[in-house]
Parts: sequence; C-alpha cells; structure tokens
Amino acid sequence: MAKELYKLPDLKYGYADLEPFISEEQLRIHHDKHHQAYVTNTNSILQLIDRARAEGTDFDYKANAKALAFNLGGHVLHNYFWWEMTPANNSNKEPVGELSEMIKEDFGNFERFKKEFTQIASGVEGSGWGALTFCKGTKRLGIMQIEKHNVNIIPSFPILMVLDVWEHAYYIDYKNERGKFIDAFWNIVDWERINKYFKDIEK
Ligand code: MN3
Repeated sequence: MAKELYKLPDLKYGYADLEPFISEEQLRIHHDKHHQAYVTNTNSILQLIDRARAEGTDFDYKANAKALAFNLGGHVLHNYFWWEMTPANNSNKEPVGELSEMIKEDFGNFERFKKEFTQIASGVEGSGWGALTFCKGTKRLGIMQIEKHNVNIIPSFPILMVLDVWEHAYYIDYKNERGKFIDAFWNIVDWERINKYFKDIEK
C-alpha cells in the first residue's frame, strides 16, 4: 500500500477572521511557520526511517521515537486547534447540544468547567496544552494538562477541545500574558464543532 506523508491543513477561515482575539500576524506565524515545522519534521523522520529500512541500516531508535511523538503530536493537536475555532460572530460562546448537557452533569455548569479548564491551561509548566477529553468507560469528561505535545496524554481518550498555551501561540498579541490569551480564546470557540466530536464518540 502506498504510504503517504502529513500535510499542513488549510484553515477554514481567513487569517484575519479571528481578530481581535488572535491577530492575522499571530495566526499566520503560528499556522504557516510553527505548525508547518511539525509537519516537516514528522515527514523527515518518517522518510529517514523508510530509508534506513530500505538500506537495512540502523538509525537512532530512541531519539527518533521521541522526536516523532513530539512532532506528530504537535501536528495532531494543532489540527484540532484550528478546526475548533471560528470567527467570534459565528461562535455560540457556550457549549451546545449533548456536550452542553454533559458539561452540566459533570461540572455543574459551564462557568465551573471554564474555570477548571482555564486553571489547568494556565498551569502548564513551560509549553503545552489544555485538552478536554472523555472516558468512554466511566462516561466522564476530563481535562488533560498536556506538556509539550505528547506528555501527560491518557492513551485512547478522544480529544474534544484543545487550547495551545505554548508561548508561540500568543507572544505577538499578548507578550508573556498567557491568561489574557486564554480569556480571549473563549470568544472564538466553535462549540458546534466540538459538540459534533462529542456526538461522534461511540458511547
Ligand atoms: Mn502551537
């Protein structure tokens, strides 16, 4: 079977469409430079492994396994991040549908969820992500505090929503103020999309 490589996806909105919450300059650099680098690095690692297999040679197994988890993890999380955002005038601002019900069931109300998610995302040490997830076994929503792109992830738990709190996500717009970026993020969440992910999970 022909193997494929990874591609940087197009955004479903224009680069300036998330303003004033994420500026055009910030979004362009984040998408075209930072995300692109993870795609390029992932593909380079896969090609290096393919070459070594074809030639029957060794490669640095440990370093490449680690680099692949980091770069491919970065690619996957950025895809979720771009797809779950929408221009502010298109955002419901609050969860909708089945997900809204589940958030009420688990957290009591949206404000409580927002507080917990904000605290978890704010508290990432260094670079990482906040991520809303769901355990099919216990029917519980959960929030992961992912370090880098690949540490603290609970295997097989589906991702519903992520928030990139790497400094590269906000330094142009908010300098070192991660909290301001997190506050801004809530204005451009596409809750219809996130509810669709939740509905699509086989419970
Ligand atoms: Mn990023």
